[in-house]
Amino acid sequence: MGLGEKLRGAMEILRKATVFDKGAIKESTRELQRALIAADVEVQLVLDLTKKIEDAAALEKLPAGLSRREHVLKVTYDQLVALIGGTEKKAPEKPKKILLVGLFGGGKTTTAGKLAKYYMKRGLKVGLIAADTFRPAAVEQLQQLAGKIKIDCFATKGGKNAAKVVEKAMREMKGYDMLIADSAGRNALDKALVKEIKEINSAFKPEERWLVMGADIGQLAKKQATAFHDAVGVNGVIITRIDGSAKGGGALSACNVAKCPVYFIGVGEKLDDLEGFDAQRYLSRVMGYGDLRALLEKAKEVSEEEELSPEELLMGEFNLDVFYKQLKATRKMGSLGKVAEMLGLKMQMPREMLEMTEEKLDGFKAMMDSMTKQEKLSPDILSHSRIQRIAKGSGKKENDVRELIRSHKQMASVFKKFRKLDEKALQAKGGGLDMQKLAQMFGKKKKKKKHFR
Ligand SMILES: Nc1nc2c(ncn2[C@@H]2O[C@H](COP(=O)(O)OP(=O)(O)O)[C@@H](O)[C@H]2O)c(=O)[nH]1
Ligand SMILES: [Mg+2]
Repeated sequence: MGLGEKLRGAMEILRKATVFDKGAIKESTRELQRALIAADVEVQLVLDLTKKIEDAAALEKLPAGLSRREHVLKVTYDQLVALIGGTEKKAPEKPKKILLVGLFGGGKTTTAGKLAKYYMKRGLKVGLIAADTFRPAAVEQLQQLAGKIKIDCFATKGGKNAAKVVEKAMREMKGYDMLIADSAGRNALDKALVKEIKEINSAFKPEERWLVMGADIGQLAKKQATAFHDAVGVNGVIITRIDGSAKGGGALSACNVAKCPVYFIGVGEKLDDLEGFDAQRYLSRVMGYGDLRALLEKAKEVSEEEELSPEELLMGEFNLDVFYKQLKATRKMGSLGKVAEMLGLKMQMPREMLEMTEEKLDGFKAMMDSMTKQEKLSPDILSHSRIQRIAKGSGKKENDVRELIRSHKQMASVFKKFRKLDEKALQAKGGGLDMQKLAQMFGKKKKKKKHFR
């Protein structure tokens, strides 16, 4: 069970307790403590957090309009958000120069590519600099990533001195809005590494010096952030592999304690798997309350590539044509599983749907090419004889056609749920989705399940 599920479990104890008393609060805070310590959050921070919740629960005069239960739920949620970083610090929109530093395997090179794509999508002309001269393969790795997103990458063959590479890159790369330099790591922040990144730093003079670390280091992130800060004045952090680690909470809270703002999180291996970090958004997502804003942002980006409007993508009438387009577009946003997770609907999505392959999509396309326009617009008319005809026409089995129809139906119900959620989110617009609204949404969503089989 992941951190999010455990935290949600703890909150559910509060939400569902028939008698809202000390016992329920104790049970819930104990669950919270277990979840946070398992995520490698520093023990003292965990104790401070639960003390605040207990104080909130004991408060004599409650804020107007809130029941004691609502008050405690809200304090708990707010405290969790504050623990992993609050929401005020955002990544700069148009930095001119970014230097990425960190140890081996932290994710610097991958992140350099992801950042380049991220800012390129926001209209900036981005150039990459391969300043990891320590490992020859590193240059190639960055060049490959740059090739994928079709941006320029400066590298010198056999260049040994990283600072010299950077100097040369700066002379040759004029007319870029932003330059991102990837640097070498070591197994530890030793003298050689400090010397090297100091030299790069004084040659490059970047206003942004970001430390890249994997989530798996947990609370050690604090020590590393402090050490790198002492060496080159790190002013931002990127936590990678948050998708695969149970210690993300520990790493995030440790950066918060070290006063190093986390600007981005890496959520997968693909170039699109980078997200601006926002504690509230992150928490509501891992706890399964959905992350509609992130999804809409992604939907917007994908629709720009696909020439689909977000309305059509997410709200459009759900005929088979739209289904196919949506499926393709949804896949571009990441795996369907990830999209469902952002919606807080992962548990309710059929497994086959989450594991939809390109091959299957191609099969769907072939079958749909054998359908009439009317059949695509109203799949309800697909009788046995029509199914037979479509199977023949596309060289598929009748069962494949039935599977397509079934998948369409299932997706239709998932998207219908999304629409409802989105309306709620719009109503709750402003400072994001607050806990009460989320809890309400969550409660409602569960009830709705019955309507959608
Ligand atoms: N799952 C996942 N893997 C990542 C992420 N970021 C980086 N990686 C992987 O982590 C490994 C090390 O990354 P790399 O960029 O080479 O690290 P570097 O040594 O700091 O340059 C590679 O296998 C990457 O694919 C992420 O956000 N999620
Ligand atoms: Mg590297």
